[in-house]
Amino acid sequence: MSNTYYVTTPIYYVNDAPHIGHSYTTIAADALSRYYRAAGRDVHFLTGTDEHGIKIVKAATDRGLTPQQLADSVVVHFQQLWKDLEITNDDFIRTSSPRHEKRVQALVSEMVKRDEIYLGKYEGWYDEGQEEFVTESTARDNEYKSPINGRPLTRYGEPSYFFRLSKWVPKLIEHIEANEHFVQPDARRNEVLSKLRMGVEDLSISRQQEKLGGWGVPMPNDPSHSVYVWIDALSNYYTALGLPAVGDEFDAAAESYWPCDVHLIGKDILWFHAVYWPCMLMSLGLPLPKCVFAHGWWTSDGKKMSKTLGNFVSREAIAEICAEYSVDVYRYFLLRAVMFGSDGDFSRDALRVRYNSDLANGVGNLLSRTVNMIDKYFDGAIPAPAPDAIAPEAQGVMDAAGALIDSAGPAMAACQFHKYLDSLQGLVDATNRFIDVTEPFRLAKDASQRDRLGGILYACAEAVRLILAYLAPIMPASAIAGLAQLGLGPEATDLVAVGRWGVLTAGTQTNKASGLFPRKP
Ligand code: ME8
Repeated sequence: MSNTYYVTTPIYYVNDAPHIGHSYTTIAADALSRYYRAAGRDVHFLTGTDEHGIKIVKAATDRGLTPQQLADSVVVHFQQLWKDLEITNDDFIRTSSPRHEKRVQALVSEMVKRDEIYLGKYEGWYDEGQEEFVTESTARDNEYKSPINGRPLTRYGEPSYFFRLSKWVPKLIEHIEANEHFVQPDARRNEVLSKLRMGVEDLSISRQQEKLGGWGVPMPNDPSHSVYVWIDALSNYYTALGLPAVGDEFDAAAESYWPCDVHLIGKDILWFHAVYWPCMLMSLGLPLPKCVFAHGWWTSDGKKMSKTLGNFVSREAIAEICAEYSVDVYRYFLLRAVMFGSDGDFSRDALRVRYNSDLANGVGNLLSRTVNMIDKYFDGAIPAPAPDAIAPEAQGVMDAAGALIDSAGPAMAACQFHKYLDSLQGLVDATNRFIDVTEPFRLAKDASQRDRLGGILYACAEAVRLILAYLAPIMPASAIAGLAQLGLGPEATDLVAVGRWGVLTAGTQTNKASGLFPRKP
């Protein structure tokens, strides 16, 4: 197996500021990246912004700006938010940058050369908010409004270049059928397959330049047309690696990461990623990504988030939550509260309840109990392990630790963050139970039980150490702070070196400190 791991987020439109939906995908990609780095893989994590298309042109016009000015003013909000949320992307691609534009032209030229593109006429409906063509029947069913945002559809009738998409559909169906992980989750895979089996037409992949005020990537074979924004945008996953070579300083810079391990996206943009993108790659003779994973949508206090309702969990709301709790708590809640792939509802109440139950009463309490007892009974030095003396009560802890270690890899490979965190919670619960059953505070009163007491506290410290090491991809700062209380440095998050039972050295000096997750009323 290749040691590289390449994960991407969608590139976000710069028509508006970032919100919870953008942060969701990006935090998930960050958790995967941090996990795989800790597990010894050579990780490449890409995010960026989608800056072309009619949607951006219109948003810029409404604000009295050029599209470039709009993009330049909004991109910094995304970049700042990623810094604030401790996102560790290795690259950030902007589709208006020359490194990307030149490569999109190279890809389209190659498609022209391979006779994958022909000139025709597009006649039909277009959803400008989604940058998507809408069939006559869907348009009629939705009263000629966008099925996504309810705004009126626009009628387009113009010469356009078409990609021979339909020609690749049988091969794509075969690929999806033969590779059960290619489109995930399963329900989405089935949706894509049944829609594909109903038949797919060729795809219009160009717009007249004049309608976009010259904004976009010119078609290399006919500069009076711009490349359709989705063809331009999807290419970013490939162009960002410096592919294909165009003779600049980015050439092949990160070539070894293709094909991508996982494109994380929201369910609304699955068709583009599961159909247009792989067909485009097939037409170019390039390897396909290994997985496209579509997550669900967040509602807010039970309602769909929308501009008109003004109930978006905005950048400002995210900042407030992070100030009240912490960045880590926001990251944890998003990945723990709902199964990745399903829809979920965001509310401050749900966040507080989850915080108190899992973090304050769970891992936070376990860490302070453990460090306090080691401080009190062993002057803060981790006691020696004494497995024989503590059996059989410790079996539950050892089993839960084994379950966490064994399930972490498969859970991350399937983007099942809630399962990963479930196993982690399993070890927290087993260790808390272990303390309740063995009653170290009682043993401490009996000098003949000293070895047994030490063995029990060693097991507790070892369990907390593992919990924090495995928590680090999701809650990096809290994990480091917790490990410091056990007398360990950031290297204690390296899962290759320390992701197993029995690593703590007796005598390590702990550092009692205030609780990691104080209870919230
Ligand atoms: O679609 N809950 O960009 P975008 C969860 N530029 N996710 C949400 C959400 C919500 N309430 N609202 C939006 C684009 N999203 C294109 C992508 S990729 C080559 C081009 C998610 O800024 C949505 O599902 O409109 C999508 O995955 C992402 O935000 C980006 O949305």
